Amino acid sequence: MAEVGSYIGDSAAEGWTQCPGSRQRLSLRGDGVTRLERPVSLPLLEVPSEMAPQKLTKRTGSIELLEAIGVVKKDNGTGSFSLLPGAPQSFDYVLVAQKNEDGDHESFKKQRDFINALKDKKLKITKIVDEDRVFYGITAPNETFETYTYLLKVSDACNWSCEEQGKVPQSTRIRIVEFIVDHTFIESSHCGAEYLSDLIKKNVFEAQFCLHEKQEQKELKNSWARWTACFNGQPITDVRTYFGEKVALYFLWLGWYTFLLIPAALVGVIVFLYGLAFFKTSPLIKEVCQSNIVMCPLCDEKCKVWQLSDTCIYAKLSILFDNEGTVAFAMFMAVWATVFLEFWKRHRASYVSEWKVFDWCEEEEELILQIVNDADCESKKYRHSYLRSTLVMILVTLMLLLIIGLAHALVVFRVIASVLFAKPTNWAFLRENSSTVAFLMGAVLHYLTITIMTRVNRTVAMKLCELEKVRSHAAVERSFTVKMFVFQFFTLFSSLIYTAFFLGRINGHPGGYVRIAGIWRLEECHPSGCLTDLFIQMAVILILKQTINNVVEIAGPWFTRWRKRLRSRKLRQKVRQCSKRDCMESTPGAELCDNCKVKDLLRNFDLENVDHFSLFNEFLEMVLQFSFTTIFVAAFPLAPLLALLNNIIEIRLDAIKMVSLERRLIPRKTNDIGIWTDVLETIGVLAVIANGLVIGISSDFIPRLVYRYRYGPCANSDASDIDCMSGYINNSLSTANISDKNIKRDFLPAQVILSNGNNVTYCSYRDYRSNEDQSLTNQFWVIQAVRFAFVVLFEHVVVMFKFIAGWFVPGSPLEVRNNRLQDKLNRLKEELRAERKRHKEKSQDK
Ligand SMILES: [Ca+2]
Ligand SMILES: [Ca+2]
Repeated sequence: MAEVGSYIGDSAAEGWTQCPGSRQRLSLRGDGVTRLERPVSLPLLEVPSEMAPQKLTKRTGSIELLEAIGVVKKDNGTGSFSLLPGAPQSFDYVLVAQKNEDGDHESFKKQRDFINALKDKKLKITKIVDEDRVFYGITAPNETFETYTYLLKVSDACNWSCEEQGKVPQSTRIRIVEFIVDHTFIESSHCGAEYLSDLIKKNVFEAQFCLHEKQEQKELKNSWARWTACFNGQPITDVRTYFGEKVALYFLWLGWYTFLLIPAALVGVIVFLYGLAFFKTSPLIKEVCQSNIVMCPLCDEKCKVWQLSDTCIYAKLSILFDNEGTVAFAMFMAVWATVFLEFWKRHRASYVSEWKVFDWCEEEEELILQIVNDADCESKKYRHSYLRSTLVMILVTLMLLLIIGLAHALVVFRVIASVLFAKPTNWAFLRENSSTVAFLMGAVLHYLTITIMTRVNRTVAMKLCELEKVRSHAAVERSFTVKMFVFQFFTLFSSLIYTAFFLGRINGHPGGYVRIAGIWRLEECHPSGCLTDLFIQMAVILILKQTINNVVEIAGPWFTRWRKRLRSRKLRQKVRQCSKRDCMESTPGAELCDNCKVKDLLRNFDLENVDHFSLFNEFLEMVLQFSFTTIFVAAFPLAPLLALLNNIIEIRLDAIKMVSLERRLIPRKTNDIGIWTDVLETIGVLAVIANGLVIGISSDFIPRLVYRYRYGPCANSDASDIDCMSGYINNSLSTANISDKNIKRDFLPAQVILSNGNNVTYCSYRDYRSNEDQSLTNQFWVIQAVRFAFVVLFEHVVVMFKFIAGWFVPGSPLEVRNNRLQDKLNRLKEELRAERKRHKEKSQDK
């Protein structure tokens, strides 16, 4: 071990070197400019240490851009935590157990065994007994970290991270100790090997966590985790130092996404305003408002025939988001998603290069940690079995069928409920508003299904991952992410997909309505068009769901802290004699006094628990929101605006939660947001398809286009004074003769009486069918053909734009590649130098 230590010491002391092969000297200055100078006859290996440049790399344009636009707070690349000491003020890691006086009790024995197992691994355990709890403070010896640093140095990918350069930062210490504690087990006679997670389930231990550092916590609170900092840049380097790269990349990603939502929201609002400009003047609205067309009943029994002019207001509303601007906006958003992702890749590359983790490999680090934990460990082999894969595939399919089935069940529920509520035996209020009540109950049920299914999905995804038996933790995480995202996506989107593409399209026509079990007629679209339903649903989900989620997100941890603090107030008073100033203003690196330690432990214990999924949940929430803002954006141009407003709050909310309300997240080192990049790319592709379909199928864009150029007054005449769209509404409706015996069967006599008491003989409905035999007209097929052509054309054009945008923005900036090259060169030179030095020392010893 001693040899390893000195080996590391050598490389840490010197960061400057000379190319032995060439006769020219490379001088690296602090500002990162590399110059060639005349050869100086400095002897090899004797470079004054003060010449060692602190920073070898130049900051990339990508980082400067992010700082200039205010996503990231300006700093010199090291952040304000450069003094953060390697060792935490009290302990690397903490275990908590209920106090148990009974020495023969089984859980006490297990607790003792586990602590002894930790001691066997040379961890220093400090036992602190409080009123009713026992705290075990764990500190790892320096050898552990020396082994880790050495292994990093000789690893394939993880070298040249800051650990390799000799200093083990606090985040790494915590990560290593957490890994060791998590992978320590005790042998028990009847349960086999029991790990900490098993012991926590069996209540042998109550909690495990790492501690917040008071000073840094306070600084982060001031500069980042407070509501008044909403429009300040994020101190991303500090976040990285304190919470690790994974959390920092999440906030960097969220910051960039939020910033790019500004142009999207602006364009969305302009499209909305464009609709508003035609609000009153559109000939279509005039036609609806002045028509005397009688429409067919929208449901069985209770619904009556109605006047088209009754929907005057709705028609105006639908013009707001169903116009030509929407098409342009959908295309814009598809390209926007690509630009967002491409630039994200650049920003990520710049930052991970700045943080020296460009080539970092989580799986390799896991191997290293395994050796650190147990030098004789066996490797977990890669495994693949077609049987397992088939099983997983079948189970995933079944789960998806269940989720889609639930969405259908909700549709059936609404249809049946609205009929049942309308029964004359019911309460009058319910009878009159049966469809509204059914709709509201459907919405509540939908929300409940989402809430319940989120839990079910998580459990199923976990079980499936266990079934797959993948090798490393990183692989489990990838596999879990994909499954969980797919399940959640379908849970949230299947009802939207139904509304967008099926509602009102599969319900037949007078004389031939489609009925569930031959009894209950399917729902119709909103009187003003099928896009309105989608619009309402999107608005409800985005406004309600985000608001409720945010309240739950902040109130949950806040309530936990408040409840626990109330409980431990008594304990707190006991340790108050510890002066507050001593705890807060202890010099960096110094250990806390004993009373301060207890206070610190209690303070951290009172916070909400965190686990491997804490950050995953944050990501999932945001990626699902990204799906909402891109996939059906054609139906709801205001989605980016709502997302923007939410995210400005979301960044601070998550920050406050992580800094003040939750226990400290285990700082994870990574160089990417993982499989989320692929998920986002997939969403980008889905968005192109879905928006094409929404415009082609759900909106009235194509029928209007066809009318204008083929069936309208402009199609056959060159006169310029007529409005090309006049007569469109009439043209888009078909008429049913109620005296026809086929149609008569569908309506009760009470249904065909207008509100003014007149009996009607004809009613209209939205479709292109012949008035005589209800067969589809030529125009219907023309429209179908144009729809198909439009979807194909739209998709090709947008995909082409996406490709061009993707090609135009190169994935990793030139500076990043150059920096990486420089880093590699420096590392190799250092290795050589250290090797020569050792060689020299050896020969001197002889
Ligand atoms: Ca939220
Ligand atoms: Ca969140």
